[in-house]
Amino acid sequence: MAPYHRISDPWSYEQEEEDHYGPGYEVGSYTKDYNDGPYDGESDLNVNSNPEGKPRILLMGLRRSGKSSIQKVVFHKMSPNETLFLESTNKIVKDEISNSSFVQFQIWDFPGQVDFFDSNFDCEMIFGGCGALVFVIDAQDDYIDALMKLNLTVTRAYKVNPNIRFEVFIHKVDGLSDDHKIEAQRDIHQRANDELMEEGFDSVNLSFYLTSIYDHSSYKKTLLQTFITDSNEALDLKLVCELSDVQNDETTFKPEMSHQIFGENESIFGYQNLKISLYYTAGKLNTYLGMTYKAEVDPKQFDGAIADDVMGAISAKLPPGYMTNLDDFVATLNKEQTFKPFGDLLSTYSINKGSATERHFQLYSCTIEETGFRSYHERLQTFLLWYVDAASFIDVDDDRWRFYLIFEKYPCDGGHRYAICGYATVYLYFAYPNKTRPRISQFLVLPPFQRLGLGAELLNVIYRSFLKDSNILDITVEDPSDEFTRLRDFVDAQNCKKLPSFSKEKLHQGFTAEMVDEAQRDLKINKKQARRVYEILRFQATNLSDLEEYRAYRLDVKRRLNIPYQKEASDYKKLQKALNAEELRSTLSTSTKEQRIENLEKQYQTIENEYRHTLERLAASQ
Ligand SMILES: Nc1nc2c(ncn2[C@@H]2O[C@H](COP(=O)(O)OP(=O)(O)OP(=O)(O)O)[C@@H](O)[C@H]2O)c(=O)[nH]1
Ligand SMILES: [Mg+2]
Repeated sequence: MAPYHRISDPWSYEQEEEDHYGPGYEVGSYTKDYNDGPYDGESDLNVNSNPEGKPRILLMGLRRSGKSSIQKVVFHKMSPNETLFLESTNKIVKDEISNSSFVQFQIWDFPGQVDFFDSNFDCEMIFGGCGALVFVIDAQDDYIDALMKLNLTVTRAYKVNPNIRFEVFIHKVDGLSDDHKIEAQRDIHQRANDELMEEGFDSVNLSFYLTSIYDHSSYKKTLLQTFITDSNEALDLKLVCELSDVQNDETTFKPEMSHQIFGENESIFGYQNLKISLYYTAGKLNTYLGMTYKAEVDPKQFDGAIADDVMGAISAKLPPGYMTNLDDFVATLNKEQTFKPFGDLLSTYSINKGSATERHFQLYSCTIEETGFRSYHERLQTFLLWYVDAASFIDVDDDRWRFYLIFEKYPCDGGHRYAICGYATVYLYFAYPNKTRPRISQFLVLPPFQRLGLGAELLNVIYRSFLKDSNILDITVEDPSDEFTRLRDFVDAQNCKKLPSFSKEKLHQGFTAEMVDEAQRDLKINKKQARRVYEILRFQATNLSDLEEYRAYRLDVKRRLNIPYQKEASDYKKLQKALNAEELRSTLSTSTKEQRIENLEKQYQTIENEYRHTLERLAASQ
C-alpha cells in the first residue's frame, strides 16, 4: 500500500526541520517532504520573495476540493471534522503564517471559481511573487474538470513565472480504497503530464501527492456526516385551519431559505432524521414549535462535538406565547372562529368564479394602533425569516408604517373563517419639501397562496390606496428581490398600457417626459420604473421580424445601458489629466471597447429575457 500524507504531517515535519536548516527555509521544507531530489531552499526563496519579503504559497483548485480545509487543519489546528462547516471561499484569503521569527510566509487561499480571463485577476502580480502553487484535486469526485483547470492554471502561472513549484494534491483519499488511490494517482499523473507535453510545456514539473485531512479516522467523519441535516429540508411550516391539517402532509410548506437562523450552509448538526415543526393557526397565528429526531450525536464519541440548539435558535425569533405542546396548540383551534381581520377592508378578490371551487380573498390595510394588531404582527413577521433575504423586523413604533394584509375568507361550520395569505409593509417617507413618498418595504405571499394572482392584487391595492392623494409623489420599493421586480413589472406594465402616452405609436417615438409625467400623476410610478415599463411595452410593440425595427429597439435600450460607461469615460479623461501613464494604469482596470460592447450585449440579453417573461405573463392575463 502506498502511504499517503496526512496533511498535518508536513507541518510538524517543517518544525523539526526549522532548526536543522536555519532561517529562510520554510517554503522549501514544506515542499521538500514531497520531493525526491535535493532541494535548495535558499535560492528558491530569493526568486520567490514577494515585496514584503515573505514567500507565498497559493492554494488553488475547483470549488469544494478542500483548499480551505487544508489551510485550516494544517496551519490553524482546526479539527478535520470542523471543516465540514467551512463556507465556500469567495475572495482570495491571505493568511500570514509566522510560527516563529524564522518561519514566516503567506498562504493565499483562492475561491474555487477563479476566472483567469477576468480582467480583475492580475496574473502578473499573483503568480509573479509566488513560490509554490498547490493545486488541490478532489479524488472522491470526477476529476476531469479539475484536470482541465489544473492545466489552465499551470500554463498560465508558468508563463508568468517559470520558477513556481507545482504541487498537485490528490486530496480526500480517505474515502478511497488502497487500489483506487494508486489508480487515481497514476491516472491523474499521466493525464496531466500528457496534456502539458502536448501543449509544449515539457519543462514544467508537477509533483503529485495523495493527501487527506483525516488520519485513520475517516470512518468517524462518515458517521459524523450522517448527523448533518439540510435545515430547509428539516423544517415543516403549516397554517392550520382544522385538526386534520396537523397530520396532513399536503398542508406542509417549506422554507425558501433558513440561513438567517441556521447559518450560511443551511445545515443543522447533531441529529439523525430531524424534523422541525413550526405551525401556526391560520387566522390568529397561534404558534407551535416542536422537533423530533431519531438519534443525537454523542459528544464523547465525536471529539466533544455537541448538537446544535435548534429550539433555542428558532425560539429566539418567536414572540413569547408560542407553544411546545401540540395538544395545547390544537386546543387553540376552537378560538379561530372569533378571529376577524384587522383594519379597513380595501378590496375583495375571487378566483374560479361561479364554480364549486370558488375562493374569496379580502385585502385590508391598518396601522399598528389597531387593537390586537401589534402582537399579531409580531407573529406574522416571523414568516419573513424563511422567505425574505436579509429580513429585519421593523420598528413598528414609528407611526409612518402602513400594513396591508390579504386573508382568505373560507366557509367553515356553517359560518366563515379567515386564513392569512400574505402581507406587505409600506413606509411613508417624506419627499422634500412637502410630499410623501411611500416605500414598499416587505412583501410576502405565503407558499400555499402563491400563483393565485394575490401578489398582483396586493400591489394594486397598495397603489390604489395612494392614487387619490395629491400629497403622494410616487411609490418606491426597498431593495426589491428578482421575484418582486417581476411582479412589479407585470403590474406596472398592465396599468401603463392604458395610458395614452404609452400608445403603440408613441412607444416607437422613444421615451418621453410625457410618459414620466403621466405614469407619476396617474399611477404614482417613479421615473426609473416608468422607463423600464416603456422598454417592456415598446418591446411588445416591436415587430421582431422587422430587422430595422428590432435593431432600433436594441439600440434604444443599449443607449440607456451605456450611460454608466459614458460616465466612466468622462472620469477617465479627468484622471488622464491628473495622472501619469503609470499611475493611470494602476488606478484603472480600463476595459477595451470590444469588452464594453460585449458586456452591453450580455446586459441587453439578460434584460430582454426578463421583458419576455413579463410579456408572457401579460398575454396570459388577458
Ligand atoms: N473526506 C474528506 N473531506 C475533506 C477533506 N478535506 C476537505 N474535505 C471536505 O471538503 C469540503 C470542502 O472543503 P473546503 O475546504 O471548503 O473546500 P475549498 O476548496 O476551500 O472550497 P472553495 O472555497 O469553495 O473553493 C468540506 O466539507 C470538507 O470537510 C479530506 O481530506 N477528506
Ligand atoms: Mg475555500
